[in-house]
Amino acid sequence: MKKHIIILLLSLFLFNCGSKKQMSVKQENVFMWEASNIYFLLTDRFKNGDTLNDKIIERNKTTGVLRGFQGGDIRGVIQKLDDGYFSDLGINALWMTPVVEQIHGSVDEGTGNSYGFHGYWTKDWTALDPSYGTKEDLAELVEKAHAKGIRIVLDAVINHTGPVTDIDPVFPSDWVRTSPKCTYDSYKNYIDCTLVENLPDVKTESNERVELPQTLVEKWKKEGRYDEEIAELEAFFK
Ligand SMILES: [Ca+2]
Ligand SMILES: [Ca+2]
Repeated sequence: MKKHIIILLLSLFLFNCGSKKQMSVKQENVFMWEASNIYFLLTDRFKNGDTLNDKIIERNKTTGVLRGFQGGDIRGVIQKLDDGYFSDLGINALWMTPVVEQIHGSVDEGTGNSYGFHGYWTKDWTALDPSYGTKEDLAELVEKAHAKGIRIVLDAVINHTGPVTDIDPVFPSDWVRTSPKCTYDSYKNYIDCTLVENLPDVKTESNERVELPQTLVEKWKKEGRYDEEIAELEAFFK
């Protein structure tokens, strides 16, 4: 009898140890955005991991101080991830400035001639800017980050397109408004207006059906991905 009790206690003890161990492992895997350590980085300024993509789009006009692309890219982020830079800092989420294709031209908003190095001047939301890298680079980054328990946050700016330039045509008027300029004194004057001069405001309040901008259609055809984009759009809306 005594022997049986000892075995029972022993097995209860072992069972307890086992379940405690399981619990602690489970707790380590819980990810909470509220408790995450987010590292924010400006994709163009973080690290130049591949100099071959620096001049892939001609953005060669003289700019104001630090208003041009500096060469940073997704490859650079991958290299720092591989180095353990983010893990050593205890980072478990990376927030990158938008990596979609930026306008090819430049404008002066009062700080000297400027390109869309910051990623907030979208030309085409369906493509990565070749200066930042390829879809394969982005897939590699996400996979490697996840393997280290790090999330990737992709910034998406859909309030406006990039500014209009000689080589970056304006979107059709059922997509964007080009005036009035926001006066920031009411909800409407924050939302249904352009943040600054020459920053076409996407009509995010509109539920009207729109056709694809012809310039985008032509661009996709030229790049040989029209059929792919249309199929993906149809699948999305379905
Ligand atoms: Ca580069
Ligand atoms: Ca708006």
